Amino acid sequence: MHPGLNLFSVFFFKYLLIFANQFYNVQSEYLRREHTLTSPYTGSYWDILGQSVIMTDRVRLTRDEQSQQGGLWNIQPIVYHNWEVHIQFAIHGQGENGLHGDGFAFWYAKDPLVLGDVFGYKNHFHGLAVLLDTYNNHNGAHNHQHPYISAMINNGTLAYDHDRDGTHTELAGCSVTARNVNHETFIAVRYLDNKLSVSTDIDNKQNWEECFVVEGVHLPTGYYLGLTAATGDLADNHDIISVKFYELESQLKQDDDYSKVEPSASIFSPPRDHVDDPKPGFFSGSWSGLKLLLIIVLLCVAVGVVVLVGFLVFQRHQDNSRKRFY
Ligand SMILES: *[C@@H]1O[C@H](CO)[C@@H](O)[C@H](O)[C@H]1NC(C)=O
Ligand SMILES: [Ca+2]
Repeated sequence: MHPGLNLFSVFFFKYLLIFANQFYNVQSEYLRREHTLTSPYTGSYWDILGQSVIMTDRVRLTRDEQSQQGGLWNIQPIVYHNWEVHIQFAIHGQGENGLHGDGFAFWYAKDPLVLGDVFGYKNHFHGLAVLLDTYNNHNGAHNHQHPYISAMINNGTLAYDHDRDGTHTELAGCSVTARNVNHETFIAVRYLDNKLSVSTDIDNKQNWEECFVVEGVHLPTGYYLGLTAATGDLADNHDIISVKFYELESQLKQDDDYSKVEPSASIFSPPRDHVDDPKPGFFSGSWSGLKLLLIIVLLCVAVGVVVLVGFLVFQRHQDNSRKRFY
């Protein structure tokens, strides 16, 4: 064999391994169709109620009118203990005197398809709520930007307090600017090894920014995904463009039955400052452009080298043939 060929195959297999490893990492997060919703929103795994309507390019939870309630629920219970949900949304409207509301909520809750007055779902719920509150009024002593994103865990005993903005029942929160923008806006909710992470992609930078992380969050399997919204005196269009659900694979041993777990949160970690640079591979599907480019370049180089070596071997073979015939 050509001496260069040995060296080449060592490099080739090294990069093949790296590529295979990258591929494997991506495969450990599985998109689950039965919990995913994209245009044209036809599948049978989702249902709407209240004033929500299905449009060609979005599900409108509420339109920009007063006193609306609506919900979009996944009617297939989640059997996975670790997961991540990416929601593309749009909040927009006229706003009277610069006021608008109330916002929308993501739920991982026990009872799907119920209407209520906590962002379109019932109070005293069981499960997890991630609330995007856009009601920029003066209730409460605080004065944060809107939407204000917060999380709440409930075992049915806690009541959400609208008058105090729910800030006394929240686990953690952060403020973002995501109303009436001309680019796509996303929120990600990740639940892995009893850690709840909420991130946003709302600055049109195509990366996730951490909103908050809460550890010691216990949620059962068998609950349902929901997206709901409400308007009161103030209104907005609350639109859901897509929902993507990924099952995550934990590195920890997972042989327990999680179906009987009571929703609870034991440890509270305060929100950190926003970080512009996302941790690579932190979120599924976040094939950062650079990572993808690197793999494509490596693949091109590998293919190029294979073709070159093949050509050299072929030529040598031809030379040998010629020697025989002439
Ligand atoms: C429900 O939550 C409340 C408040 O967090 C707590 O005091 C209570 O013990 C919990 N009940 C159950 C059955 O877990
Ligand atoms: Ca508010």
